[in-house]
Amino acid sequence: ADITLLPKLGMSKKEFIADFKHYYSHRLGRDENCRSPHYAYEALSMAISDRLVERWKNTYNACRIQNCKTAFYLSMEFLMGRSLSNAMLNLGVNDIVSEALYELGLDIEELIDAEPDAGLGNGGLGRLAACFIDSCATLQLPVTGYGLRYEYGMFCQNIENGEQVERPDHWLRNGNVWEIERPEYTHRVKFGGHTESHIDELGRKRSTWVNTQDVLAVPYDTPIPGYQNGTVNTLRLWKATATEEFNLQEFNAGDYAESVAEKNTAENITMVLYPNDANENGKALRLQQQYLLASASLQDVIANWVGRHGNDFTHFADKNCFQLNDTHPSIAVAELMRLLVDIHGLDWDEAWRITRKTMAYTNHTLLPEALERWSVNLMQSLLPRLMEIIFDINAHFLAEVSAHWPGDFDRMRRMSIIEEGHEKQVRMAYLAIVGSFSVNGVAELHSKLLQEGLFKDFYDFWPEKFNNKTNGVTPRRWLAACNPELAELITDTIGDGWVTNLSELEKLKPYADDAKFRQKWYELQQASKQRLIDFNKEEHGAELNVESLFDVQVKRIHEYKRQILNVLHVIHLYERIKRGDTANWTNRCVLIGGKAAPGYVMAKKTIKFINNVADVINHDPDVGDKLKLVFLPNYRVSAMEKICPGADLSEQISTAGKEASGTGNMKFMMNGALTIGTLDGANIEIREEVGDENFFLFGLTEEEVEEMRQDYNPQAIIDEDADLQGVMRLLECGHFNQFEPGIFDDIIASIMSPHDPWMTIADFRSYIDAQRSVEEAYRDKERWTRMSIINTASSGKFSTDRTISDYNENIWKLTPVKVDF
Ligand code: DL6
Repeated sequence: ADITLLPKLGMSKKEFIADFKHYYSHRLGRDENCRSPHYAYEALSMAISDRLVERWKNTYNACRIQNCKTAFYLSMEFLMGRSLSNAMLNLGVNDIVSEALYELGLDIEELIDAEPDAGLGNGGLGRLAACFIDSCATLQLPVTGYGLRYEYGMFCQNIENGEQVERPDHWLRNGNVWEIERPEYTHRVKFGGHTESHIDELGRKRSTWVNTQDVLAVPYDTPIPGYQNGTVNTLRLWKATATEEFNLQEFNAGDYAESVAEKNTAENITMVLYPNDANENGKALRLQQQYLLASASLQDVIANWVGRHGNDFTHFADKNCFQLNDTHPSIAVAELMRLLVDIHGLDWDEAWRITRKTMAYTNHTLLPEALERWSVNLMQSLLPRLMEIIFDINAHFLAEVSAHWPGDFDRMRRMSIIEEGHEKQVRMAYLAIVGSFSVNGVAELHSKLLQEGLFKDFYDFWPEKFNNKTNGVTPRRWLAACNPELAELITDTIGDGWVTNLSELEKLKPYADDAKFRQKWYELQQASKQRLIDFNKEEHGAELNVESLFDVQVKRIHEYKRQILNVLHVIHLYERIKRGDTANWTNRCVLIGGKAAPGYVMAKKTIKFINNVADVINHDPDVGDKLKLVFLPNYRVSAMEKICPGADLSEQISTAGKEASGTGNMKFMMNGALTIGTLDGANIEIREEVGDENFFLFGLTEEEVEEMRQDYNPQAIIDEDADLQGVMRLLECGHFNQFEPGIFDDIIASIMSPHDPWMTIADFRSYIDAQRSVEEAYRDKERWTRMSIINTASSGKFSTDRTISDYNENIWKLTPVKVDF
């Protein structure tokens, strides 16, 4: 009998109710006395995931039978958020399930909110990976995500006395109904030990890596459903465990703690996500994480290959492609060489040819501190065989450079994968570039700056490797699911084709001139703002007025993102109110949210700064509804799903040239918010799409920033600007820290410094002026609503379906696989 044959599971209301009841009472053992919505969430999720399993197997088998080329997305972060609502939407069972639950006396929203976020990422890079795999499944592309199953995700943020306090996020505490453990695909990963060389039977010099302390990588698979198409792809996350559960001799001798020490050490590897967004970590544990991901994933792919083709790797590169999400997994270049040469006996040249045809690298930042580098010493002790291979790759590579530019030793030094100096370092980004056939940035400006700056030498050498892939977001989660009312209006107006072909939103443009349509649009935006107010009140208790302009900046806290510039504007408005300069006033609620890396002092101070300013303004009776400043604690994916539909204005105010792309900017635009922004990252392309008249532009360009840097003089700028003087006076007299003297001195000093890399003072004037234009536009409700509609209608380019199609056409070259369902 075919044991894999599954009966098709029903999609009727009756069958959902039966399955829900079965899981709730028989599997989870709950009854009507149980008050927690958590178990109802679990029972429903089990019923939903059951309905994915058959499609999941069909997808796997279809790919296998068709022997199709597959891409593997290697990422240290997958910021998935919640799964339930997404799975229901993609299965097409939203209505039926809501009705079924209604009949059971349950509220679907309450169940959805009971799911913990899978916060396995820091921000944009991790969320991009999650959007990508949604689009791959929707486009029916055979793509598997590989990552790590961190026991603790991104920390939870509390605010105490205005300061960030981190709490661990044990998101797996109650188990995870969406994953399936697959111990049968466990792989062994080596650490430590040393290498020994010998000559093999064909007379070739070989190295063996011996005396290692091994760790097991156990996979947990999560189904990734495409949008109503029968495809269910896989996200495979590795958990590290010890090779032995515990040491029986030690246990028997009564040494209980020692007996499990090895297990604990191994499990530490995937215990926590490093909460650093843009700074390097440099810790041995982080390198262990990166290597575990690379080694387990590559072994997995190769085991599959060998199972079908034996040790014949002739066509391996035609059938497999690895996309490296930033430099984090770039040790995969050396690991693939190790597996091919040491384990499968290939010649170096053949292995290198395969590696260079299968690896592709995406860079996500120009910030030098975020480009990973590892000390040679650390690498030698933790991964001695990998270090040898990297030295060999570098020697071959430098020979190529030298053949191309004979005698140009300075260039060789600049391009070397090994940085010489007091402590030798491995430049992981260079390893990725040398070992890949494709290198891309994530927005046009970013890709251009990579080619002209950071990676110029490599671009000069291999211009054909470099390309751009502008980021996107999935419109399923970021419009259809998070803003169902607006989605319904759009569908009623132009049909539902936009859900999988976002450029169809263009068809909304003529309706921007239709007064009735504008009225409906406006009413829905106001309703979303009200929901945001309610959410905010529930979570943090602040009272907001729905008639105010909702001005939102949510993202990681970082100096280059310039939350401080936003606060300077708030202080300026406050100062105007106090002066009585309020003719033609527009009421405004400024909402700021985001986490600071725990070790990033200035970012943490920025949070305190925002909260102190908020405290003064929100308690000043002269201010009232004219101005509010609110810090939204614990910003996360599920919070953004409530925040972005309720925003009027999206703040994208980074110093030009610093934000690689941004993706929050795209979510806001898609939901009808207008952008105030600099010419940075994908803002430039957003403005191109929406038109200058529907975008509030300000600030220096990237070139102007670099030029002004030469003789930047913030004091001279302040001396020329009365508004800025008003703001600085309040800051310097300690108006926002009356009982905490000096706490904001660092902030003041940093923006006043001629060496301020973020040039906050330089952009103040044009920011304030642009904010004035915002207010004027907002006072004209018809004009604002028209602009809002045009923003949504112009957001088609920013679907990850477009991004992924670009990756596929230029890099992966996969054929979509249709799946019966
Ligand atoms: O590409 C996704 C995302 C971009 O949208 C952001 O602009 C960029 O900052 C982020 N990069 C990272 C890497 N480290 N840093 N910084 O998170 O990637």
